[in-house]
Amino acid sequence: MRAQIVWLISLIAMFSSTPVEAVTPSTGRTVVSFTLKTEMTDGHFSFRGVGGEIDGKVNPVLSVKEWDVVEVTLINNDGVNHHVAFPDFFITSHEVMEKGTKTTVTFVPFKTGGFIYYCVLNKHRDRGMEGKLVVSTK
Ligand SMILES: [Cu+2]
Repeated sequence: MRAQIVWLISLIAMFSSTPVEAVTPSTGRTVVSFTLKTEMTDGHFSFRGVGGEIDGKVNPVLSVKEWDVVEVTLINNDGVNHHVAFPDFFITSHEVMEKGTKTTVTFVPFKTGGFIYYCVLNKHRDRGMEGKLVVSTK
């Protein structure tokens, strides 16, 4: 019993001190990575997929499974300040301001359904910067 309590406390300490970005395949979870780059065309903003099934697609649908580890990297490709947010999962990335800079968010979708991701800086969402995240059952 005492050993179990010590184990539990160390487990809690481990998780409370570990940032989300440190989640690795050692947890037994699948890591799914996406890369998006920002684009501005005629005053409209968008995310464009880079690599994999979303390559070249504008505001691509990101399809994942519940409880997977999802990594989304955002690359600034237009020199305008952007971020990417997944509000249903309480995730907002750092902002990328200069062309060529990038940032990555990591999260675990804990519910299934259709959700959105967007950039709300300077009303970019209203100007087209929004896509869909689809989370299906494991
Ligand atoms: Cu933006």
